[in-house]
Amino acid sequence: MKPAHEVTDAKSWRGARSPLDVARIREDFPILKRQVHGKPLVYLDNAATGQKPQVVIDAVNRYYATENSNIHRGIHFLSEIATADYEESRAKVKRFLNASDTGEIIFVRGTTEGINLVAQSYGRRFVKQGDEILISAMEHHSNIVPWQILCEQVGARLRVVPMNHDGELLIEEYERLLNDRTKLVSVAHVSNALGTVNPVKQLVEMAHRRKIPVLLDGAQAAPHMKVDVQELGCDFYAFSGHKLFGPTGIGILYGKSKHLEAMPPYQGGGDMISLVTFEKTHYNILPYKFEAGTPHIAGGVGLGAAVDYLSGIGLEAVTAYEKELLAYATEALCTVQGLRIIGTAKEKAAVLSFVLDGVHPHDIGTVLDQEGVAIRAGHHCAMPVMQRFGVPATARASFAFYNTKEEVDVLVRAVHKVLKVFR
Ligand code: 7TS
Repeated sequence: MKPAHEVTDAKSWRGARSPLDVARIREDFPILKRQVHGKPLVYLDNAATGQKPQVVIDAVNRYYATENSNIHRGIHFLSEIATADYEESRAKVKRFLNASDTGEIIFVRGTTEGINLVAQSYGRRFVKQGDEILISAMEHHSNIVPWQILCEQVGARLRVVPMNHDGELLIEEYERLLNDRTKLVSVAHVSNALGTVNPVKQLVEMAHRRKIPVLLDGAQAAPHMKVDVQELGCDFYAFSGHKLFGPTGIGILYGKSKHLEAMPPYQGGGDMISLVTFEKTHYNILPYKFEAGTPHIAGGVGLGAAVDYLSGIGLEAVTAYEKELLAYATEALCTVQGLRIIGTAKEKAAVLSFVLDGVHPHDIGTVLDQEGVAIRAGHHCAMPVMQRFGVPATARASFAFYNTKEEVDVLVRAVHKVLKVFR
C-alpha cells in the first residue's frame, strides 16, 4: 500500500501546464459540477475558502482508511507510516515556501493561530511596556485583535500605517512610524477586503534597517502567487491550508529558526517536550516545541497533497491567469450603472469588492445566490477597512485558477438582475 502522500502526487494535475487548461483543471474539483438553486454553481468566494481537488479529498480519505494512528509516538507500523506522511508534508511546505529548514515550518490550525502564536510567544517575551507593534489599515481582524490582546497584557501600543483611497499603504507614513520603540511589524501580504498586494519585500527591508522583525499574513497570497520566504526576508509567514485548496483546521507558521529558538512554547502538553519532571520540563527541538498535543494529522497530509497539486499547476501560471480574470471582471463590472469598486490599487490579486448605489451588499449576495453565484457580502472581518471607505459592507467576488470568464459573465448578468429587482 502506498502512503497517502505518494498517491496524492499522482496524475490528476498532469497535462495542466501553462497556459492553464482550465476546463481540464475544473474536472479535478468535484464540487464545481454541482448545482445550486437549480443553476450551475459559480463559486466566487475563494478568499473565504478554496475548493478541494479530488487528490486532496483522496489523500484525507486514504489516510483515515489505511493509515490512521497517532504520530511521533507509536512504534507500530501504522504510526510509522502516518508519521512519515505527516513529516513529508512538512518537507513539502518547506520547499513550497523555500524555507531553509523543516524546523522552521510549524503546523497550526490556520493563519489566525499562527499570528496568535507569535503574539503570545514572541510578543510576551520581547514586547515590553511602552513598546509599539505596527500593523496596517487593511488588516483582517486576525492580524489586529491578537496584537490588541498583547498590547493590553504588556502595556504596549498598537500603531497603524494608513492607506490612500485606492487601498495602497502610504510608504512615507510607514517609514515615519518605524521607530526605536517598534518591536514588530505585522502586515498582510494581500488584503482580503481590497485585493491590494503590498510591497512586502520593501516593507521588510525598511523594518530590517532598524532591526525590527516582520510577520507577513499570507492567507490571501500563498494560494495565488509564488512565496519565497528567503527572498522576501520576512521573519514569520502565516497561511491557511483551507484557502490553499487543502483541508480546514490546518495551516502553517513559518518562522526563522533564530526567532523560534528564542521563543517560549505557545502551549504545553504532549509532543512538545523532551523530558518532564515535576520540578522542570525540557522542551522538544523545533518545530515540535510549538506543536503540543495530537495534531490534525489528516489535515497535514491533505495540505501536502494541496501543495503538490498547486505546485504542479505552477504558481506563475496561476498568477498570470488570475490577473487576466481580474482585469476582465473589473472591466465588465465597471459597465454596471452605480457600481463602485472598493480597492483600486495598481497591484491587486484576485479580489473584487464592490458596492451598488442604493442596494445593500447583503441583498446583492442574496440575489446572486439565487443565480448560483457564491460571493461574500459583509465586512470581511476587516471592519476598519469598511470604516476607512465609509461603507458598512461590500459585495466581494474572489477568484481562483478554476474560475472562467464565462463565470464572470454570469456574475455580471446576475448583478444586472439585482438592479432590476431593487431599482
Ligand atoms: N488573514 C487574512 C488576510 C484573511 O483573509 C483571513 C481569512 C485570515 C487572516 C484568517 O484566516 P483563518 O483561516 O485563520 O480564518 N479571511 C477570510 C475572508 O476573507 N473571508 O472569510 C475568511
